[in-house]
Amino acid sequence: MNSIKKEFDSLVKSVEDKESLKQLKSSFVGKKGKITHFFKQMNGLPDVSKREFGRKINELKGYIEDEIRKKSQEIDKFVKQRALEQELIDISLPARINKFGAVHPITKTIIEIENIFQSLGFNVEIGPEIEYDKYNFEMLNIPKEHPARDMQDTFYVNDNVLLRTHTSPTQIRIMKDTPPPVMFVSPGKVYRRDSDITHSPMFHQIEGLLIDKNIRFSDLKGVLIQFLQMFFGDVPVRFRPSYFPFTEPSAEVDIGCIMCKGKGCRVCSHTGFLEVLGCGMVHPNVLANVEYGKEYNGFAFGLGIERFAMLKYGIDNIKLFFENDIRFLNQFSYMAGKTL
Ligand code: 2NL
Repeated sequence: MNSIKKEFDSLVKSVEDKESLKQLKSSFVGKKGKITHFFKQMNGLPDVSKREFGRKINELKGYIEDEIRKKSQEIDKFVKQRALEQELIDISLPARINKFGAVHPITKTIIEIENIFQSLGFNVEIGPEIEYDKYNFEMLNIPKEHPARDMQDTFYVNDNVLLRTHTSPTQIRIMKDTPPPVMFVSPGKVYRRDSDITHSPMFHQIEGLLIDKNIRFSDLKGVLIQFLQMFFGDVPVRFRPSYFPFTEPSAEVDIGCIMCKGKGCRVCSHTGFLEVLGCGMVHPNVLANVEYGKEYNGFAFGLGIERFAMLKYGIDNIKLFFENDIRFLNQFSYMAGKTL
């Protein structure tokens, strides 16, 4: 029994996992184990020796079972400890860099312009791109023989339906359905049969409209100068007389050239100024068409988004907006120009 105990003590020391421990256990106290074998030998002994012998075996069996239980707990502890060490998170590792999507420069410019007008009290109204001739031309005081209605300029769906050539029909719809006063801008896509270096058959416009009592040309000037200086910074602004069928009087608005600061360059054709929008006091015929009372008047204006985006971001070719070249678009991502 002493040699069995010694053998067990040396073997249990070298056990490192549950499987070997199980095998060790069964080779000593299992059905065919060394201890069990002693019990079988007991049969041939006299009764007095049997008791003494049995006590000794049980003692050794208890000792072995205790040692195995202790070893099992040791292994559990060790396995747990090793798992905790392996699952450690190294918080000093540099983070993966997130790739952010990019907002298209046209969308970005529309949002910027909307935000400025909203800060001045204007709402934003959206209308359909497929329109009635009536809303796109007729009600805007553009008669049947007007050159702006020429088949060369307009995509017609049929005699009465077309792709809108400006966002003004949205303003007609709102006025038709809303009693004055109204004050809103309408951004969106517009379509013209035109395609060259400076024209795309689909482009973007934003138009503004303000109708109330006693609105004057100075109100128009105040709003547009404020808007242009919020968008472009502290630039000179000038108004030139012009003509639109839907406004009277009408004006075109120039800003000091962004590129050369008014010195004269290729972009401003050496005039020092850039034409950026058209505007005027809403024509009385238009107000009558939407059944607004004679005590109401107001102003309207329209501008091309592509032109504003090109000037603000220094883009020299309108085609870049529509080619979806990822190298161009990525420059407008939230991460563009920033290093981590
Ligand atoms: C331009 C000029 C303009 C308007 C748009 C307008 C709309 C209504 C009534 C009267 Cl419902 N006017 N819009 C007025 C003046 C100019 O746009 O050069 N756009 C790119």
